[in-house]
Amino acid sequence: MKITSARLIICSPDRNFVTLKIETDEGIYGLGDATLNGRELAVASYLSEHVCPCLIGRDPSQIEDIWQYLYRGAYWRRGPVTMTAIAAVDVALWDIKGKALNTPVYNLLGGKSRDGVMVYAHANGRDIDETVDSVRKEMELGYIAVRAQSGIPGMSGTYGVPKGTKAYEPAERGLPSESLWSSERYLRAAPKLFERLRVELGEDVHLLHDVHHRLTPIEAARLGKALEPANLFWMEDPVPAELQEGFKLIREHTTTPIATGEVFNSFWDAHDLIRNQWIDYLRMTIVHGGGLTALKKAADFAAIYHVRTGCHGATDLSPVTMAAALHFGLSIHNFGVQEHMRHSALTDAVFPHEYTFSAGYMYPGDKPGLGVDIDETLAAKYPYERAYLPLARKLDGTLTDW
Ligand code: EZ4
Ligand code: CO
Repeated sequence: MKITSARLIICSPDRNFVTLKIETDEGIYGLGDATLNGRELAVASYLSEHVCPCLIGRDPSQIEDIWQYLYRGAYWRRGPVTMTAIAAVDVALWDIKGKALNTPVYNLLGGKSRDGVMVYAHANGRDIDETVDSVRKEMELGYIAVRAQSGIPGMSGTYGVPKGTKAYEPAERGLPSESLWSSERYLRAAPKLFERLRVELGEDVHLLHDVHHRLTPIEAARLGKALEPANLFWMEDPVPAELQEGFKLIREHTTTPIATGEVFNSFWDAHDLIRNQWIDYLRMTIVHGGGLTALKKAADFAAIYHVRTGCHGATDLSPVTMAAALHFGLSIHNFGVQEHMRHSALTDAVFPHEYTFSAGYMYPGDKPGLGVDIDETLAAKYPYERAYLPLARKLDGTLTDW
């Protein structure tokens, strides 16, 4: 089998997606997600200008060799743009291999290790009462794990809480917006939210929370301690993770489990975090971490250190990534949980898929390959629109981590 074409489909069914379609001389094609939120066209250009021409004529079954060719062969290593582009190729090749061998991708990754993939939903509200209601609503939909984010008294808006009545979506069309942040006010509010959630909703539901990189290590240590009575499933991204040693300080002070890595694009971003057992869940994800080939290696290394996976799964990761994540989560031994921020009905219509949700778990389906497609005619009706993630400033105007 030979690759005959590799082209991009760029569309915006409620939000932007970049999708790579690789076609072969045997009529089989594969899809890969290449979406990098707020920097979409950089990846599209990396692929169309530099990667796609090198794929034509290659044997698509040589997944490992093509991964190494694109990683080592570029000379310039790592980085979100490069690794998202490599991931798109890699995932499309796994899709092709599954279709060629007439088996779902999870079988190629070792077969089922469990029956279903536990997912967590998003809940949010402007205050504690609204957030309690929102978590309850997700539980009524069947979720057994829910992430809770709440507005902060005295602050006009925060990460994870929608500005209007629509579902929360961090990317905004137009130029980047700016929001205000106060760690002091947040640190007072967050423990009260989780205390109330346990009182109202009981001990069984897994509760998660995303700090979204906004604290210092000592502040995160204090938050982790304050949240211990609420028994969280995890505290996510307590600090920006470029400084891996920062987690040592957090770890020394709290038993609240820690998840990080949604912005990692290389195993090396997590190497110290894993081998020192400073984290419990690795959030590195297929689309930004270099594909299934890279994630499998990272997960196998993490397994040795009792670190489990908790792959990023927000709406900017397309249904193609969601499908890949479900095949991955079903097959690896050290799976923890998978994020499930539901796509809009329009996004789902553009990407028809086999995966399903039932009673807290998701299932990739048994169709050969990934079990996800793209309706190119429908996609063409929703052209790309420039969009950005917001920025955050402290109360005195200092730019801080969003
Ligand atoms: O801010 O996906 O856990 N989920 C998150 C997301 C990220 C966006 C960035 O593109 O942190 O909401
Ligand atoms: Co996050």
